[in-house]
Amino acid sequence: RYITTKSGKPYYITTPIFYVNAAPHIGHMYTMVLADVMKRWQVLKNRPAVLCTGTDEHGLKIQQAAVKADRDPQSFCDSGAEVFKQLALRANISFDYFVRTTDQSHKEAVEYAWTVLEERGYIFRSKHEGWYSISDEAFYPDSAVHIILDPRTGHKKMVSKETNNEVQWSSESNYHFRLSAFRDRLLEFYEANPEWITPAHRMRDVVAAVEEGLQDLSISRPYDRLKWAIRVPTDSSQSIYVWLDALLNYASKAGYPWPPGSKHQNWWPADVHVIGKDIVRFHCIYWPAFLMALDLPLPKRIMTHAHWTMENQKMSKSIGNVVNPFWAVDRFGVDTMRFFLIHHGGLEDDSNYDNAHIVGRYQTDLQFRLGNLASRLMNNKMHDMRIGVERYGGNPEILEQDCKECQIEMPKNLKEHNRVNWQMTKYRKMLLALPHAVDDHMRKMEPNKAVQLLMTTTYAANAFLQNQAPWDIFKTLTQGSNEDDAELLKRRLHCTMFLMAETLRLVGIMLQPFMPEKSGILLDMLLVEKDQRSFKDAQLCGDRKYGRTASPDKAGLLFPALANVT
Ligand code: ME8
Repeated sequence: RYITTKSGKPYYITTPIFYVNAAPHIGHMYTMVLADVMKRWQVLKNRPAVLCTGTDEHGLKIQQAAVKADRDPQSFCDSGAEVFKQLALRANISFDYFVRTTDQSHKEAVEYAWTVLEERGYIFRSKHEGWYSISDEAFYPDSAVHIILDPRTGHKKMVSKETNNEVQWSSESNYHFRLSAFRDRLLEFYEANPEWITPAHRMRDVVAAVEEGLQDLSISRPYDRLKWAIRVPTDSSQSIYVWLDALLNYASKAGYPWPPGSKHQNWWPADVHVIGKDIVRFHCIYWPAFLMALDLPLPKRIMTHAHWTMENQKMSKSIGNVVNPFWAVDRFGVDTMRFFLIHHGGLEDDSNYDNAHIVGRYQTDLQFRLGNLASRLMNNKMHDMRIGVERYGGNPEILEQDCKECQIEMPKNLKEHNRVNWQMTKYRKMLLALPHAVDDHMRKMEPNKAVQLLMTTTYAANAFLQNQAPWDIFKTLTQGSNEDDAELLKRRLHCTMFLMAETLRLVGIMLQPFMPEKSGILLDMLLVEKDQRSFKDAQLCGDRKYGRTASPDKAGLLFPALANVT
């Protein structure tokens, strides 16, 4: 009911907007790369796509951090936002817009939304008491907090059960949003859209939380306490709660409220919001309720992910156990880090970060599987073999020939070659099914499984190559064999070399969203034309023109020894 599609609307995907009160860490880069990979996959499928990222700049947390840094809040935010923007650029995030909640157009959109909510009767004033966490910028009920002993100070303190962040009792008069009124509509929506949140278990948690009942939400703070915020347009003694302000970034950047005559394109609703599991409640309960109250369509999917931990504790700037993503990219290379974060990072469960894991992945997957396959196929010896294949085939259109041969089932009566034929057929079928299987994972919002599948394919390719041993066939052929055998051996050589080249081409095309630079180099090595690199080209026999001449001596450069990676 709330999901609409507008023809011609680009695929609109967002990252969370990041708090500027501390430097970014690997967790922030992870969320950015996930969104970027999902966007680039759409582009690979020739669909126009827009990615927004940005910074969350208001609130008590930022206000206090600016005071601590002895800076005025605006210049403090300017520098903080710049660092996140630099990270997005360094991580090769193909963002189209960088939104800041201090942007004038965003502020105006928030004020407008407030007025609409008020006019529609969803806002009321009353006294509010509860446990407030500055770090989370959220109120918690009694049931969501407990007392712990702070290991650092030895004193007891009250913390949120969900985030472990300290809370303080707060009592004030402010504005509330009638969240409780949306319980049934939200439940109806979840029921009608069971795949709205991925992974599925987080959907179940959200449904359970809403079923328990919703309290109305405090959405303003006295201006005396919170000065660094957007003021309530109808009452200057109050400031707007940072989460209402922040969530609206997704719509404000898409042009909300689309004033008459505005030239701003309307991308709303978002196709996907990518978020960490820590902010599910805000995106999956509050945000849809705000949108329902504003009478706007809801985002189509919420893709959530788990956390990176260090020694099994959440990597977090407040704890200080963080990895600097700029450092990691400098050390291991941008594509290695993108690959590692997606391959090893958790969507359902947390992942522990360790440099040794990065080195391990680099060596097993990138160097020994993908890199090895590329160099095996394109090194001098194999290069000769490719030329040899063309010569033996006696057909100048050798690749076309290979394509046709690939579709021919080998004759049944060739007993001695049956085992080989069977392997060939099995491998070919696997390659035929590969693009759909990878796309299926991407549709299910499982880029980790997609990239893992691409890697197991390169593993299978190396094993297949080893089994077929084309170098032995080549030797036999050059030494001379009887005519019948020679014919069969030539076909085997064709098919083996062709299937390997096709594996590299298909994997190279589909790896582009994950490792844009490395896959570009690989496709250049294979001499795949620039306009033959979209998803529709990633079909077995889908390109009959590439690789006519090989460039053998470049192969070794794809994944050099890690010590040389700068
Ligand atoms: O929550 N592992 O901003 P934020 C993986 N401003 N991802 C992590 C992570 C970790 N250890 N730590 C953080 C906010 N992230 C709000 C969002 S959106 C309208 C407002 C990721 O800077 C995760 O995706 O604290 C988290 O949701 C995001 O960084 C933003 O964290």
